[in-house]
Amino acid sequence: MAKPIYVLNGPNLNLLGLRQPEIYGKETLADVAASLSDLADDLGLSVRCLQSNHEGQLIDWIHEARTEGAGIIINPGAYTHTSVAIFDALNAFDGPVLEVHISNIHKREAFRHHSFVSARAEGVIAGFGTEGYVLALRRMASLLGKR
Ligand code: CA2
Repeated sequence: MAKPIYVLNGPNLNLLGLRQPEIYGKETLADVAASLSDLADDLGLSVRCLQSNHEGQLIDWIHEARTEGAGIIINPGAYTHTSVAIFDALNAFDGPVLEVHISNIHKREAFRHHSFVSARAEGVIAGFGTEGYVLALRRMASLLGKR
């Protein structure tokens, strides 16, 4: 069985579709996971979609992906802008990493303009709404030679 793509979402993203639809849209995280699972089937991939509000849990999943995952798509939420620990964990992962932000972080407050994760990511998608996850999965398929 081929290794899955880990799709990791950070703090507060469990509220997707339930609050602030003007910024983050109307789709829930469960909707996103279902779309990614369907697309993964089409691309001959599989996904493991996970969300946590805890930095250490996200790091533990990145470590798990070192042996169990083919690639990582990550929206670290606010940890994007603060977490050297997530950056270090991603640097210990050998496969491709793609960073996704639902909103355009560069159009928002200055403290959102810097990402610790971007220096490790093969690519960054920001401001495409939840469609960004779908685009990232397509790109992941290309990077893994599936398309
Ligand atoms: O645009 C993104 O995807 C962010 O990673 C989302 C983070 C934010 O801190 C980053 O700067 C950009 C916040 C996630 C909060 O998610 C919510 C979703 C619905 C309702 C409330 C919060």
